[in-house]
Amino acid sequence: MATAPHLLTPLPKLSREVADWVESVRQLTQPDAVHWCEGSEEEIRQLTEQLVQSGELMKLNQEQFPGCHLYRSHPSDVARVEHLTYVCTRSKDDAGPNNNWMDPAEAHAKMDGLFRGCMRGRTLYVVPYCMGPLDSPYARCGIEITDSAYVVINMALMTRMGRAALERIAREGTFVRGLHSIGELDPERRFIMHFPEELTIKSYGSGYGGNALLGKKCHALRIASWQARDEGWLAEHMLLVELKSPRGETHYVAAAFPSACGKTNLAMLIPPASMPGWEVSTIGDDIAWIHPGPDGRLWAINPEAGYFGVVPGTNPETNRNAYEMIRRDTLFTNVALTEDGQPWWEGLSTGKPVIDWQGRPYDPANGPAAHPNSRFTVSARRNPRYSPRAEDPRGVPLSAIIFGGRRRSVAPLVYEARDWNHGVLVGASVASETTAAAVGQVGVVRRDPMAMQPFCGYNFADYWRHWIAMGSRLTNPPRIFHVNWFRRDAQGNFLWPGFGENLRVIAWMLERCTGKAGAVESPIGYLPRVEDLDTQGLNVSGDALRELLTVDPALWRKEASDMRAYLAQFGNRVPKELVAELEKMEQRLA
Ligand code: OXD
Ligand code: MN
Repeated sequence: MATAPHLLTPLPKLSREVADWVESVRQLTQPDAVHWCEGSEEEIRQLTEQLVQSGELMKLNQEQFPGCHLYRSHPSDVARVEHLTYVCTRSKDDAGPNNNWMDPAEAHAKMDGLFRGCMRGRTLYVVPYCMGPLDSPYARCGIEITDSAYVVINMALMTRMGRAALERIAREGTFVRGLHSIGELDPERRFIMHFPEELTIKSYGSGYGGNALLGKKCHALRIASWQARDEGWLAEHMLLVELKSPRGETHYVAAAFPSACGKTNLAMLIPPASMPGWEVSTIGDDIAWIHPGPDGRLWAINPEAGYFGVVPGTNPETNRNAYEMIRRDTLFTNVALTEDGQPWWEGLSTGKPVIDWQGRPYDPANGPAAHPNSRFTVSARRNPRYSPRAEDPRGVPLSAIIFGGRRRSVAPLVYEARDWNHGVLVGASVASETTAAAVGQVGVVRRDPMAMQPFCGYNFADYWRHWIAMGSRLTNPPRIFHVNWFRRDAQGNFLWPGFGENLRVIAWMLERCTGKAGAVESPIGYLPRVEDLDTQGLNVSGDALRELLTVDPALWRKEASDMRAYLAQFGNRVPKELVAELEKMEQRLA
């Protein structure tokens, strides 16, 4: 087996299992060369250079954007493909109505047919990675085999990739096996298959992030959610943020919002000038692995080491830290270019696009200059507000869990669940307008329980049961809240400014956690009165604030009946505690 010439020091002793698997994949896919990734800076520099030479990567203006590159994906390969993503369990019911399902034997045969000989003329990269701090008992390892050097570079930014991960795998003996090929990038020959019972992923025909960077959605959410249910923890689509109040209290909060609803912005929130003394730092922006601790609280780690964020809309007003963070050592995918080779995207008030995301001269008649789902990949260490606690092997203790969606109406700015089981109903009821992060129509409301609809690796009914069981193990559970930053008035204008001002809502939540803030009871939970929020320096009218905090019982009766219809598809697998919570809410609304 060929190894990369720059690999001078021997790799750690491989477990038989790793060696046998890589060899069997080599025989199936027939690559010209095999490259074991060690994860050094030099290795990534060489791979980047190689892609620049071959024209797959473009160096951006190095004076303004040192170390930054542009990658253009195939125009048919710009988002996650949920309709081509499968969970392949022995029993169809274990995957549930929330997943596409295929029999595992059939799925393996189909995928192996696609993989047969697919790496001829290419290099097979073996990418060992660790999700979570290398010394954390909560971290889990995997190996991705891929024929895309672009994927390798992304994985180096997004995970703890290389030699140390392989050493941990050799010590532990278990790992998630991910096999990926870009294939022909043909949408007709594209599938993302998960085999949670075998801790295996097979992904063919796409080079796009969520389909191809197997450590992220495929491993850290779909496979990990299955492992978490078996082992008694939670793998969630949540950001993790650290907040220090002017009183000097530190709190950690997890928040689940559907894709492209502002998780990265909330994780990197900049306090408004009128709220002096607050300090906000980032633990993670997309995924949280959450364990019950010996103290009866929930403790969370961020399994990732970088951000794969949506670019459009990022500017000094919306997210100054992110804007600064992506000016160096960042890999851009599908953004536009200015005359002098700087990246450009919608939402920037400076610069002008001349080349669009497909490499054509920019013409507004062709649509936006940058793809609405264009992305930055960057190491978390580039974040000026990266919290050192993100590297803590024990994780951070959670004071609150926030669920949220993008809703024009119905959901108020914020409300608090009555207790844990009611909070599980609040999470299970998340609904949101769809975004460009997945292929399909944008802007239609769909149910997205816990923001996990595209990512839960098993039957949602069993998942909610697991959430309820987790609560019964906690003597000090986090409080659960729901937010909606996207409510609009009758003319369609946003009622709430969002971004940094969201801290006012979170400040109220933290005061609820410490028993200091007031609230009123409503049929859906506890809401702040306008006077319970810190509105000093906030530029929102009293009328808008009152509208943001109203609950319309008629709309909510309709919401409850939609939820009942939604739950019906899961039959009697739905935990009785969840149905009881829905019934109690219906009674309060009657
Ligand atoms: C993401 C997503 O890329 O949720 O994080 O789609
Ligand atoms: Mn996400």
